[in-house]
Amino acid sequence: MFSSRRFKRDIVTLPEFILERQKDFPYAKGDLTTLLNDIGVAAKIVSREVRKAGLVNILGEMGTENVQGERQKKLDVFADQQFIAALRQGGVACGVASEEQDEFIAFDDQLYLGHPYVVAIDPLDGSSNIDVNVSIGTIFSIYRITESNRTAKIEDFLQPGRELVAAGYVIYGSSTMLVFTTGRGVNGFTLDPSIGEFCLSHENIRIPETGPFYSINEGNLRDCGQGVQDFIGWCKGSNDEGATPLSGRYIGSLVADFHRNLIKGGIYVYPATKKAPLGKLRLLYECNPLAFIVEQAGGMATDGHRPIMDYQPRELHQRVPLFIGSPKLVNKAMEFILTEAVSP
Ligand code: P6P
Repeated sequence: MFSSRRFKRDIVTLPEFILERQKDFPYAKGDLTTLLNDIGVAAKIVSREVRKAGLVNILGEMGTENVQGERQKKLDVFADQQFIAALRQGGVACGVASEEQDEFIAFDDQLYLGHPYVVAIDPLDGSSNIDVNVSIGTIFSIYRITESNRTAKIEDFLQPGRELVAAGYVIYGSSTMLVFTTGRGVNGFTLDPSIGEFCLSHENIRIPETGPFYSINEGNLRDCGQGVQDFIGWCKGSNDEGATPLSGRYIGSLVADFHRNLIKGGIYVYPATKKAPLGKLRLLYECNPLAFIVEQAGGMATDGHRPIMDYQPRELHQRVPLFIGSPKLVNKAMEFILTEAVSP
């Protein structure tokens, strides 16, 4: 347990928590502390805009498309700009890859030489929900560059999830929360707008071994493999007589679905379909960071066959199928997929 008694008050802010834990971080020179705090500041700025999005002219579309061919929302672009600016000014990262940008950005000025980290970020995931006031999120990953004292290169971003130094997400929901791991457990911080600080609210998060929820876009189900269809049938209780069916919960915002399943137990599935043989979600920006978090919380993340974090990324916007959440549910899904693979 975090001994907040060392603090004179009963709240622990994000900077205090990171500073206290800094001695646990490898290469602890304060760089990672600074980087996580910089991300926290950008998240507060984005949260402020998300909270008033309905009131100011920041809803709606930009009339542009991102590299994914997805129409960009004004808030997408705003969030992208805020996180890139925070990382550039923060003076610890030497480059950033954003899901909203075709290529990665190397902060080339000489003053960035020696900055040991790069960040991959999905600035605003689930942005199709912005205009209808449904929770959205930011997802980030932090890697050490593969060689010291140089500017960022593509290989710094194309590292397996096993090489992640830290990963986290921000959920702009009924409250704004920042949840992250540095490889020593998962902790959640809730933004207290009255003091403008993220405060420790969910210490050492552990995902339940199983849970009541399954999350999948059932509109795609007939396009999925038989194993996935059979697994969803099992979730609905169609296999075991008297089995209590799970509840379908899918709101089209990965961070919101993932966060609910992390806290209460459940599984999120975005499988390969005929239209999307590699699934829809991006390995770098969505799957690896959430896989790091869920494994640190005692859960699992696979492509239906092997761990997401074992993938050697080939390119920035690579997609992979994703089965992520409570270990018993992910293993059950993999059983059905394996059965499909070996059935005549
Ligand atoms: P579909 C949002 O675009 C996203 O990346 C995730 O946040 C969400 O879970 C998924 O795609 C929704 O995709 O195809 O079901 O609309």
